[in-house]
Amino acid sequence: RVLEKELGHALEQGEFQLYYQPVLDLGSDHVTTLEALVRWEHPRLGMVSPDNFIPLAEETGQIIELGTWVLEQACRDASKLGKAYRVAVNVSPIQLRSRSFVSTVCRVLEETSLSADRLELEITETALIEDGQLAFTILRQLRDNGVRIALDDFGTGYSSINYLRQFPFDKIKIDRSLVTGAHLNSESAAFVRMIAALGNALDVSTTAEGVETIRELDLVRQAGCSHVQGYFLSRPVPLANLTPALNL
Ligand code: G
Ligand code: G
Ligand code: MN
Ligand code: NA
Repeated sequence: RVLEKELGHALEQGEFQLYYQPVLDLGSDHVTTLEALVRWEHPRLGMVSPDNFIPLAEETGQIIELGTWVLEQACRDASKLGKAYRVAVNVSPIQLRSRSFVSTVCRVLEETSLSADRLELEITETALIEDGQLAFTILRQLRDNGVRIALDDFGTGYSSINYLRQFPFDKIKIDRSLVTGAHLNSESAAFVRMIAALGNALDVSTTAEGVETIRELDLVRQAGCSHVQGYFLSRPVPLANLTPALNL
């Protein structure tokens, strides 16, 4: 509960920071997307993982303010990058359903002069389970504005193929629980191949997350995934650490 109070101060104190993890397009062999992952540099505790504070921020409602900060920072960063790069931002189900989400996204794009197609929003299935119709309505408004929508963590939780029939996602992100070690597990490999084939048939790109070794890279390439992300390529790092490698 101490963290709850501190979370409020942390925003004012500028204790949050965005790390970025590159996503490689296997077709062009270029990094095309940087996924923003928030970090809390706590004055006493050091780096606090989002796994610890995002659920808390969702409980208290602070996720709205934090999520808006993440969106603003990511779009500011993106507008400084070359046009070849887009940013991906994770959106909490609570944030997605908040009344002002669509207008906040539009305002931030305008204020940062970022073209909408350079912003990708990552939505987890959890956001679609309860009152999916409301979520899909919001997603449709965002997509009509040109923002790209990715279905995150696909293959975990309640993942339903039905979601893919109900909304034209731009990207499916195959959860790392299916990808990491897939070369040692024929069932995981079968699921990765199945999801990649589905993506290809639907003309939806597929990112294999959690690629840690060249074995996994070979497997997901063979499977037909269009993009990869994971420690093999790079861990999430501050933007400045990526700029030399990416010629930014
Ligand atoms: O980085 P990793 O430990 O970096 O992230 C842990 C979890 O926190 C992941 O599920 C990731 O999607 C989530 N996460 C990271 N950054 C954000 C963010 O800005 N907003 C939301 N809603 N979730 C985030
Ligand atoms: O839920 P989401 O997919 O947004 O979460 C991304 C999380 O996955 C972050 O915590 C990020 O640090 C982590 N991650 C990214 N690449 C890898 C990887 O190759 N291996 C592992 N174990 N975690 C990864
Ligand atoms: Mn994600
Ligand atoms: Na994911």
